[in-house]
Amino acid sequence: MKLYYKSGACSLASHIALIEAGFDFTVEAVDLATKKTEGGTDFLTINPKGYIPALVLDDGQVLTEGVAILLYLASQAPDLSLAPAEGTPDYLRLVEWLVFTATELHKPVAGLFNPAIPEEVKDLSKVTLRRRFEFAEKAVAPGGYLVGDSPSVADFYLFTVLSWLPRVGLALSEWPALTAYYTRVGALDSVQEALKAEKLL
Ligand SMILES: N[C@@H](CCC(=O)N[C@@H](CS)C(=O)NCC(=O)O)C(=O)O
Repeated sequence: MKLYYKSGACSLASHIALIEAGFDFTVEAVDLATKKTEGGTDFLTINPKGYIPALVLDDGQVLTEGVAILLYLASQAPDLSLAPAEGTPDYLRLVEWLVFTATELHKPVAGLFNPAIPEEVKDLSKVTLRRRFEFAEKAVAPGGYLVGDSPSVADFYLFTVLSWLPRVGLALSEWPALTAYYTRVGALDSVQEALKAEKLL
């Protein structure tokens, strides 16, 4: 498999999952402004939507959308419990966290990076985001993970979004349980390895 990524962006969650699952894979960075890969390929020929992550599967198919990629990777490593068994109540909880992270956290936080969005709009967005993080603060199990007793792909995704907060004027320290959770997930070997590979450590 091959992951197209940008250092520290949402593709980090897929990168962590690839490492955690022990898959054989390569990565190639994408310049999102020029839509060129580091090897000089026009990224739009790989993902016409122009964004990362994009995962080239072993049969050559290209899978896009972070949530789809994370669920695919978990399904390919069923013994590792990167997702609970499909159809179980815990599996639905996992999907619930993935969708919440994608739509209620990832996209609004990403908007805070956009210099074209006026500060007043960003401030309004932060009001809603604080409510979302407050929900996560109360929902995250002390000492544990989002679903079940072991890290899942939902943790890799939430960790990735939380890592952006200092850069957009939101202090993770506002939420002590989330801060402890972030430290806990960040200490996983797979997370450390992905951060090093993306030159973030
Ligand atoms: N719906 C996509 C969105 C992915 C996304 O927002 N990727 C960002 C980086 S975190 C990106 O590549 N932005 C560049 C662009 O949209 O042109 C997903 O969930 O995978």
